[in-house]
Amino acid sequence: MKLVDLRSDTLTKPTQAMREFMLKAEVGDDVFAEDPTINALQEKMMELTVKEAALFVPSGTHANQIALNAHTNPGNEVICEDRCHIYNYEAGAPAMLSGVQLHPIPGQYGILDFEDVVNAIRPTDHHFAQTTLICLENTHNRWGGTVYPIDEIKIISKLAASHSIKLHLDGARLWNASIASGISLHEYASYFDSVSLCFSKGLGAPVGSILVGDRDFINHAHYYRKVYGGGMRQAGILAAGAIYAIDNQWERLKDDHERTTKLAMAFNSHEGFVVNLKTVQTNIVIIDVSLTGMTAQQVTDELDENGIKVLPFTKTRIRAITYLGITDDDIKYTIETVNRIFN
Ligand code: TLP
Repeated sequence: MKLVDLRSDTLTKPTQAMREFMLKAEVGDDVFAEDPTINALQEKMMELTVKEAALFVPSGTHANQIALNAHTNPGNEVICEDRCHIYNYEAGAPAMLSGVQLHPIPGQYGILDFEDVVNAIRPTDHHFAQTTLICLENTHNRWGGTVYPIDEIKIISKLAASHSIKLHLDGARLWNASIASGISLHEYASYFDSVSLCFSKGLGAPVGSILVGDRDFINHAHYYRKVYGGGMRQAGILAAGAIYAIDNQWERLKDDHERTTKLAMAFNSHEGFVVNLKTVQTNIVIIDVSLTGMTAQQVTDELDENGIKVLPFTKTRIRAITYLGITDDDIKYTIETVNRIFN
């Protein structure tokens, strides 16, 4: 039986060409900052984002958490959107590792309302935690891959600066946002003090993320990378995968976006499923299955028996993601199978 695995773009496997490129990577000890390939990747990301410094780290979670640690002191408060990855899927790390409390506020399509953010900033008074950081997410995973509008970013950035609050972007899928909006990484990054980006999602490298920011901030974050045990020594082999991915597999994300739109429209035209097509902007689709009379887990199990893997995201919603390796044929097969089993 055919298998189409749409659970996550983290499932992407390195292509033969990427593996060959990785094989040739020059390496050194990155804890001594002597891995030429990691250094080249960091330089490349500094150029793409026009930031002073960059740090290669093992994962997106690692990048976000060392950023939180470097931007805050224990007892501070961090404003974020209530469906964001940092709040929902990073295992309580901000409380455990940085000793900060998160102040999640509801967003629409992952976008924070300006007045809500203004109201969430704590007054300077000894009764209150000090608000020292705001985090945004672009694209927004749990909202279905939505792109954060640049004008909304601009006003939050201005607000943060006027209160001396730092602004961090979880840009795990900023690559997708940039392809969908036509806005460069440089422009996005210019509104943030720090940005994390993942190479191991749609971009297709096997491992690794990067954190960019100014030199002092990255020096500080580097200390926390050590504290968290994230120095990877001769990891130039991995950085080579990231360099290959940026040069050869970034543009193709537009194909994933087209395939996701096809999939979303097919699910939405089926009477058992509802997709908010406004949220379908990149490579993620969230499907409400309530009208099938089944739970998300039951629909997931039924699809699984027919060779299609999705993620149950809430009790009533499933998530499907396209990525390198998911072909037009896979999308066609998925649509045909859904129509056959849920008719
Ligand atoms: N997201 C994963 C799961 O953790 C949910 C996925 O399958 O989508 N920021 C965002 C927006 C993410 O979606 C993820 C991973 C991360 C950070 C963390 O990256 P990793 O998995 O490298 O720690």
